[in-house]
Amino acid sequence: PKDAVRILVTGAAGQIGYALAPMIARGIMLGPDQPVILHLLDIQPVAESLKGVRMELIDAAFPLLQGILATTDVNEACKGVNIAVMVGGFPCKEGMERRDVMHKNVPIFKAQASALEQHAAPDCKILVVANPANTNALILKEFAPSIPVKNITCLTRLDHNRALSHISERLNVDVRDVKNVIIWGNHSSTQYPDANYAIATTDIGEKSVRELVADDHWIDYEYINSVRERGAEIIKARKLSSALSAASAACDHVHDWIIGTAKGTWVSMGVYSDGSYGIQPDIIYSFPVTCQKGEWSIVQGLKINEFSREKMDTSMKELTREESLAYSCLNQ
Ligand code: NAX
Repeated sequence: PKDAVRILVTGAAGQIGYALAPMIARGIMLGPDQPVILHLLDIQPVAESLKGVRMELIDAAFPLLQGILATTDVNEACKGVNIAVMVGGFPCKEGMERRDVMHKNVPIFKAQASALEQHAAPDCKILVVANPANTNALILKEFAPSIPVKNITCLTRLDHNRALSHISERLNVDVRDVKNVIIWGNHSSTQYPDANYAIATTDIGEKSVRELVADDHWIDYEYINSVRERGAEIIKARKLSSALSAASAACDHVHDWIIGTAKGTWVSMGVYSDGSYGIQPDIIYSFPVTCQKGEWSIVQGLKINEFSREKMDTSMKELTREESLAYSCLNQ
């Protein structure tokens, strides 16, 4: 039998944590033959609630779950972890501006970066979910200089999955028969859901989604807006932000990163930019990637038209602004 993999979930007493922990324990993230040990971190004010989550995970008797560490001590939580899913953070409350959220979250990510650097397994792979996800990941990178940048990513897979589902609904095909959408940029309202290379499998084989939809206005406007606005639509309906879909997307992200993407298929991940597609290096930007043997690589050679260029650049500029804002929070 395989050795257990230690997986850290921060913010484990929160909504996403509550949906994510059982998915991991059931083998959704790493497969049905991979035992796991969960490290659950949250903060002191919700320590009781965290205990409750731990009790429920025990009661579920998951065959793959070999241990649970539930703690409010960040150093203890990071000890020996192979995978870290960073969900915890200060939420954006009504009336708060992005700057205020940043002020709360930058110091949290700075502290967690040091804890991971000192205590995590040397090859630890990190997925940042907490918002602002791209910038939190960048802060983490900044304060954990010994962790390879390739190991630090952020979640845009939820946006990617929403994009696949929108197309599947529009074309009335199964979602598994749609692939190669792209989310470029920031996990924010400037993200660019690009369907130019999307493919759907139909009775007559693989076809370009743009051709199948045969409505450029839908692809260039309605689709982009509906993917961007889906999060807000969920908040309106549930009075809470996406949780089960975010947890599921986090599992997909780590799963594909470690197990690999299928041949001819790519996924979207927020990764450290190497300057591909003219995107400023040294920011965490969402690109189309393929994964093999635990390593992601940015898909190369896609032609970018003027319409896409402008949208990709807008999101890049927003990220560079966010980055300076984050640094200004640190210096205060
Ligand atoms: P909740 O507020 O339900 O849970 C957050 C949890 O984090 C709480 O239990 C809180 O006590 C804990 N926490 C706060 N500070 C902490 C610290 N220093 N260390 C450890 N834990 C800490 O939020 P939830 O709905 O679960 O969302 C979590 C984060 O995911 C938010 O930042 C949210 O904006 C972000 N999201 C990101 C998405 C993405 O696609 N990247 C989509 C879903 C979600 O909106």
